[in-house]
Amino acid sequence: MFWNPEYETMSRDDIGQMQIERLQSTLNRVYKNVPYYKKLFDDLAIIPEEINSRKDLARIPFTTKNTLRDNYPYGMFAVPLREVVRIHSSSGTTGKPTVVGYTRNDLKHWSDLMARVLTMAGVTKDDTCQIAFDYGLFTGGFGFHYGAELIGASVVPTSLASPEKQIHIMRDYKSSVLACSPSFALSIAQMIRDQGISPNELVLRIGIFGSEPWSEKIRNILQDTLYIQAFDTYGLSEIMGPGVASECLQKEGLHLFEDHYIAEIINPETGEVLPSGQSGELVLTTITKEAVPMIRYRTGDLTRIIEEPCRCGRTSRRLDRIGGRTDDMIIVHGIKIHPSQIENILSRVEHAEPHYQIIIERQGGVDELEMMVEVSDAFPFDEVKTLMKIQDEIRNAIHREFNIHVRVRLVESKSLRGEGGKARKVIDRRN
Ligand code: DLL
Repeated sequence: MFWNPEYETMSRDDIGQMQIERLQSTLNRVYKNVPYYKKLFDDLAIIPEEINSRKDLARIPFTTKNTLRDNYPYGMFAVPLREVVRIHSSSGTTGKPTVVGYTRNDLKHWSDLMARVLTMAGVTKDDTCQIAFDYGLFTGGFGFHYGAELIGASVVPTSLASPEKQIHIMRDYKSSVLACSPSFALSIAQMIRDQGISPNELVLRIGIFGSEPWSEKIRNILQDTLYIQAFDTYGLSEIMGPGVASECLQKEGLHLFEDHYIAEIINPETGEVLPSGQSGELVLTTITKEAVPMIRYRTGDLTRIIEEPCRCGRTSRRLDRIGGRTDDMIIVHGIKIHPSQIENILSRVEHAEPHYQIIIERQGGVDELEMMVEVSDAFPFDEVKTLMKIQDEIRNAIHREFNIHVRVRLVESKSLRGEGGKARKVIDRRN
């Protein structure tokens, strides 16, 4: 099933041609309207009209989360605020969030892409879609919501209600589609098991999961416990939100929506563009976004591009499952945490040193975090009251910032730092 058959089955030549035309108009727009790009292009003598191929595109330097942070909040916007009809944001690397905006046209494209995501997985207007992504500044809830409404499905916006409530609603409202993060789906699956509910009591048939890495093993668990077909979907707020690439019924890679984005794979160490098929960091350029176009944005996500045509008949190239990150960003319960944000929190706590180690484990489908934090040499370990106070302070600050629970344990100075004086910040035992 295709939502946009014309674009989804376009010949490779036509997609290539369309990408260059749309790229040129995007480059012209940012050159005219975004002082950051005006200066960058002028400094490097880049003339938008001269960028006529993917090879030319590689002349333009990358943008990163830092570019957005340095231009916080609206410096990268290519339209005046009065043309922006929606604003979302995601956690930044050092406390400052990255802010993204959408014009009315951007929202139209986004909804259309999300309708594509859902249709690709077999969702139709006869379905009832339970959307258990956070509705708010995070792009997940609203992205899926608008796509499902466009298809004409019935939308149940449960957002982050507890797994218990999700199950009640799923059963009583007869939800046939569940969209959420895979870790949340695991919590729901676990509770269904614990409560002795038979999946036959539900009419759920499709799960669309994303916003964090997951594996074939988790796919199998979710499919087997919920009696569904589970699909992977990928996106990031800086580029659009969800609606960047998604799996079709074949589940052999995520179709990249190349009529809206140009993808490159680079060596994360050198920045060199890698030949097609090789694994590296995904770099994306938006070619239809009006409010905040991004040119050569380094996603930090590791993957490779699959060139071979898909059996589903779509002509777009596919992304392999995201295999990891180039940085230390961790994702728990779908919430993204950058090490620098933790360091920021610790810097405000008396006695705490910016050296810590987080151990993530999955117990019965739920991610559990333990965090060890080094304290200064003079820390009075025998004063239990002080010890508890500092542990509480860190735990509460993390809860306030990320809305997640973490067990905190203070440890002696330098006890976490191995060779070279560097602590391994994250030990992820979930897989
Ligand atoms: O997570 C957007 C989204 C919402 C995607 C709902 C899919 C479903 P951000 O919060 O900006 O946006 O986080 C983007 O999440 O760079 C990846 O590291 C990670 N990520 C997203 N989808 C996947 C996936 C949304 N399917 C960051 N597999 C990205 C692995 C994913 N990682």
